[in-house]
Amino acid sequence: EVQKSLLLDSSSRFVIPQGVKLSYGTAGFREDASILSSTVYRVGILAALRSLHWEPFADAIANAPSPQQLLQLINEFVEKERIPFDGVRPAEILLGRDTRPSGEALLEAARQGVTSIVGAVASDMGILTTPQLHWMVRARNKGLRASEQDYFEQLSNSFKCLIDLIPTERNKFDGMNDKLVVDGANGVGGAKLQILHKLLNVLDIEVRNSSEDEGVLNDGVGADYVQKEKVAPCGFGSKDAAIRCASLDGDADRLVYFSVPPESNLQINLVDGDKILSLFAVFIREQLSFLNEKEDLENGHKARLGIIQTAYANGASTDYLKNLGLEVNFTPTGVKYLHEKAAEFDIGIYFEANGHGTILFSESFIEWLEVRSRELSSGSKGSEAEKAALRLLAVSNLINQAVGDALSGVLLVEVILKHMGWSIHRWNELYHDLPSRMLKVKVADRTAVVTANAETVVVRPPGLQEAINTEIAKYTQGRCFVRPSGTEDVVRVYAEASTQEAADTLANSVAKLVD
Ligand code: 16G
Repeated sequence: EVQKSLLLDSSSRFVIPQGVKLSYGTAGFREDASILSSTVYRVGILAALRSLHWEPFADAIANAPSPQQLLQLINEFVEKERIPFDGVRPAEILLGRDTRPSGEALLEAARQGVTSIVGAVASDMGILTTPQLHWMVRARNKGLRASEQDYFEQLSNSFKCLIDLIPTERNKFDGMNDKLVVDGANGVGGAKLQILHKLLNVLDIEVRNSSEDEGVLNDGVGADYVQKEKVAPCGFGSKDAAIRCASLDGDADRLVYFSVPPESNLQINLVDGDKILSLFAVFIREQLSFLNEKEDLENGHKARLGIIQTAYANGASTDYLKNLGLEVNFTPTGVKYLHEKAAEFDIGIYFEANGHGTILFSESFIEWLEVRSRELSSGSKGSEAEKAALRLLAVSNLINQAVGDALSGVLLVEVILKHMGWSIHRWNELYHDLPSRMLKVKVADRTAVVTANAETVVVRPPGLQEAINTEIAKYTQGRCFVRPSGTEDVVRVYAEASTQEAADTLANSVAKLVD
């Protein structure tokens, strides 16, 4: 049983706002910080209960109108999920926050929520990117060291290891300026990247938009803006032509690259999440091909490599990956779905076009790689197979396997480009994006639209999918789908076709069907 007085006392300090219905949506409660305290407090409780199937419960407790009703819901949940309060294994909840002014008060709300559950302790890990906090939780759960310093060391050591393994004949850049300029979205990622940069001393990185002093978080800057608007962020322009540029988002869990064409008026060449995915896939596939030589295949070991995308992945990227002979899987939008699917493979690479993504390695594959690299090093030292095994192990340490992480993503992209000897232009030429258009339609009730097959087919309202099919059939390479947003009160429309004009008209005509 939850200790009644403790919980009632602390929850009375976090009064629920009037007239708002809170919903967890695709990935978290999103509201103005000024009305979020009661929600963050309750999420603190939830984290302390360490539940597994918790999303419907999250909505229920965030909306519970009074302390008594909150207590009742929690007790029901504790019973249903058989959460033990035996004190044998106390729950430790790691908390972190970003640089925004609201951070301190919200962190305090979460801390009080956590400590209102007897036996739960809250550890304040300080100012962090979202993926750093996820990394720490994963490390802690594996019994590994989990400080911020450990994070930086693991990333920089594995990065240096990959640099040392670059084939010498390839270690030349094709005449491009080797500098990278990063847009930090005025969030927490820019400063963290600068710390990492100091540890590396191999890369030439300049960070712009690196704090709230330079502007408002995600306002005219950041991965979301760059990817959706396809324009250069604030502080970037024609002076950056021929330079490799990247953009993080405010909490550094998304990454896109771009370049500014000469004499452009803010227009950019976008290198989105699909292309980062493709770059990673090409590199991993190359290493596996060095490993999957005769003897390994005879030993019956062939690593299963899985690629995970959503319906928003540009059709040209899916074709490209399939033409490489890779297995491409689709899930609904949202990291929680892609991540879960990727975990089914020896190596699962997942990315959304918007720049959320990472690579997962199965425990058994890592064990196999460790054994294999030792065997190989005792044989013909320095063989391609040995280097390939070492590279894959280094990637598994560099990439954040807890969640997509723009900082580890930047480092992996940079080292793979060096490995391949590719400029951003060469990389961008892997395939050409099909023209696309994304629209949003305000509707009375977005839940009236229900989809299936990884959001590619509308099942309700009846007749809508047939009408969409009729529109799609009018276009060469036409593809279009609609889905209710999980973060905004709108229905989103996505269309692709062989020309921009065609993609625009397809999207507009389908938007009218939804309206
Ligand atoms: C959230 C998701 C992101 C998804 C987006 C879709 C996480 C960490 N974030 O930002 O993956 O692409 O929602 O938004 O899962 P939408 O449902 O409004 O289109």
